[in-house]
Amino acid sequence: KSEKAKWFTEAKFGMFLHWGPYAHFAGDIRGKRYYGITEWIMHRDKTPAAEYAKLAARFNPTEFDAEEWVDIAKASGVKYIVLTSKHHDGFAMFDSKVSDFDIVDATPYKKDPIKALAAACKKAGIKLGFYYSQFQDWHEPNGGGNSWDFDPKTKDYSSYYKNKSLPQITELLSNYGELGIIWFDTPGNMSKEESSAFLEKVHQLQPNCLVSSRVGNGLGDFKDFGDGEVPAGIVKGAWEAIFTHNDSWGYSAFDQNFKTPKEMIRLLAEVASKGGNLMMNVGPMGNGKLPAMSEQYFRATGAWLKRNGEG
Ligand code: JFZ
Repeated sequence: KSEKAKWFTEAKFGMFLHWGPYAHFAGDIRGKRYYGITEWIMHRDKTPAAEYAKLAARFNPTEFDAEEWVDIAKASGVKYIVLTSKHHDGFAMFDSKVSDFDIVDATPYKKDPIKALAAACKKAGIKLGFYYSQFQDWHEPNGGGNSWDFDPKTKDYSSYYKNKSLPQITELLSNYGELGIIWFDTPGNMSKEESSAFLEKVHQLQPNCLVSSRVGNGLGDFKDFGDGEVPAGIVKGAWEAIFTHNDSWGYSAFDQNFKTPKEMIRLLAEVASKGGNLMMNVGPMGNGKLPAMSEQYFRATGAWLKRNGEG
């Protein structure tokens, strides 16, 4: 077990946050409603990239308060937070010089919420990680996944890595202090060389930052199981089970199927008994607040952990 993963293997409980313009849509786009995975709404709706960008410009999370998020995280007993810095829709939740399709340049909000989150996490002693979709990018002609606007046969993925995703990873690792994790996802058809270029970039800029196994091709510093999957028995090494609090990763206005504190605590105990971490996802709303039920149930889970000497 590597020394740099020590904090991770001891953490047991983390909070995943899927937040982007899809939180503003909340499951509804262009007069149609989609249940579950609201962060995939652009793909399911085949929304043209230019139209999605226009609609995304209404995303304006004026109620966002980083200190409040971290207060909830702290009270719930999580030791680390992983926020979507850019999901498959290609929208950066930070001030990027690489692309204008970001929250500072493309919305009336005009501020960088992850800057504030990084400061609040540092103050509270919570490890911070960024989810980053390194292959899928539905906004870019050469990114993976969008075949309704851009013909996959003419895509130059390597130019996408070179001109957007690697440079944005550099920005994330350079501008937000010390990071605990870069959480890559859906490597698609990346080659082993391409996956290792991402791993190397992270290790070069921040040697202590961990990389998720979804960087692809068997690489990474810890293993993630499938969504909502718990291994059958004890698993050695650094690993994580990921679940979402209801039936969507991104916020959905009409999904109230939240796991109760009792269900969360059972899951935590099961995953911990097998040697892993549980990272439970919350989908913050378009206005920047966490859903009330998520806040309530996470806080109750933390209170139980405290009463039982695990907070
Ligand atoms: C991916 C994303 O597409 C999804 O939107 C969300 O961010 C989730 C956490 O990760 O979806 C996956 C990726 C991998 C598996 C399942 C869903 N898997 O390996 O079983």
